[in-house]
Amino acid sequence: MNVMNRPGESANRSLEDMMLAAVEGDRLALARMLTMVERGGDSSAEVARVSYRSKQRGQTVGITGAPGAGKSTLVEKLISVAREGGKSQVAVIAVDPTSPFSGGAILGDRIRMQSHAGDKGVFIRSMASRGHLGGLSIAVPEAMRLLEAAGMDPVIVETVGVGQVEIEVASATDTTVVVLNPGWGDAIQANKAGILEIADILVVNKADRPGAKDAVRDLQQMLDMAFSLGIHPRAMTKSTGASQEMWRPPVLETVASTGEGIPELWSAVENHRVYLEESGEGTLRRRKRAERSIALVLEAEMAKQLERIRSGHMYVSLVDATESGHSDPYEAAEKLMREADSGR
Ligand SMILES: Nc1nc2c(ncn2[C@@H]2O[C@H](COP(=O)(O)OP(=O)(O)O)[C@@H](O)[C@H]2O)c(=O)[nH]1
Ligand SMILES: [Mg+2]
Repeated sequence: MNVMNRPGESANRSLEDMMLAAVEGDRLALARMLTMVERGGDSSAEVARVSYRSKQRGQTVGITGAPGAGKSTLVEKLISVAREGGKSQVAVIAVDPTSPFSGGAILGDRIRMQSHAGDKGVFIRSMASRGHLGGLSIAVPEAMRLLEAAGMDPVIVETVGVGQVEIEVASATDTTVVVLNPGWGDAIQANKAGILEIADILVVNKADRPGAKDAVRDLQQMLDMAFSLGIHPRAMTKSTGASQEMWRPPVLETVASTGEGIPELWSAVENHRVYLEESGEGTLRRRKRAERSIALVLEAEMAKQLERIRSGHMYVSLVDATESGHSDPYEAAEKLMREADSGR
């Protein structure tokens, strides 16, 4: 475990100390811990040991939608409104699957969010989508948890909603905002991709362009349909409260470039937080997220174990034995599993 012994880093600084420093506002400590999360394996396990034991919670907000929909512009404006509304520690994770390190999109996001560069209450971090086993789907939830533990609230995650993984990541937040644009078929496309189902809040951004009202109407109709048929996943959510009202995703219009509609969007985000708390849905979602995180780590561990088994001597000899008629696949697998268990 050499991650703690890199030149320039204090060799004996424990993760607990780093966490304490991060909570007290040491951004360098926080950034280092995030790097460890991205690195994966043992180093992310070390961070998880402290971050997952923190009682500190913040609202995690996923922002997803097609490239160019205006997500980064929206986030930039949302940060301002949240800060003005009294949020003292706002974090943003910008994930881009296409350009992990030097790509244009992240660079663009950086420039776009530059207006917050001098604000100590804002922490912005780009995250590589590749990196370690399970990649994005493991690293981002761990990073969110770390930022929450460090006292960040809200923790906003911007993903490009093109792939299943990105949708998964965005929907693994407390509140998921889906960003669409006016224009024929955008809403229908999103519906087909299953992206509407994960939305807690729907945003038609670029409402300065023609067709915004039509897009809003299309979305409302789709929601009407899904809710009346009871097929909308949010409609099926069993809440723990007895007389709990259902959350119907609001459909909002924004012009991110001018900031129009952003205060309303922030209000919707805050309303959703209240809903999550009062309905018990928030706890359910967090539980689901914990379950998923464990499952992903378990999968990765199992894959490693399988790799170990298949590279062992016993494997080769059992292949020979099966081929020559001295064993069979079932017996071979059983023997290998027993051997792996005893070898722990
Ligand atoms: N006309 C108009 N352009 C916008 C609006 N919001 C963002 N844009 C522009 O759309 C482009 C893509 O925005 P960006 O935030 O990078 O989109 P992202 O890829 O979803 O993060 C940029 O040139 C923005 O200036 C809007 O509300 N109206
Ligand atoms: Mg962006």
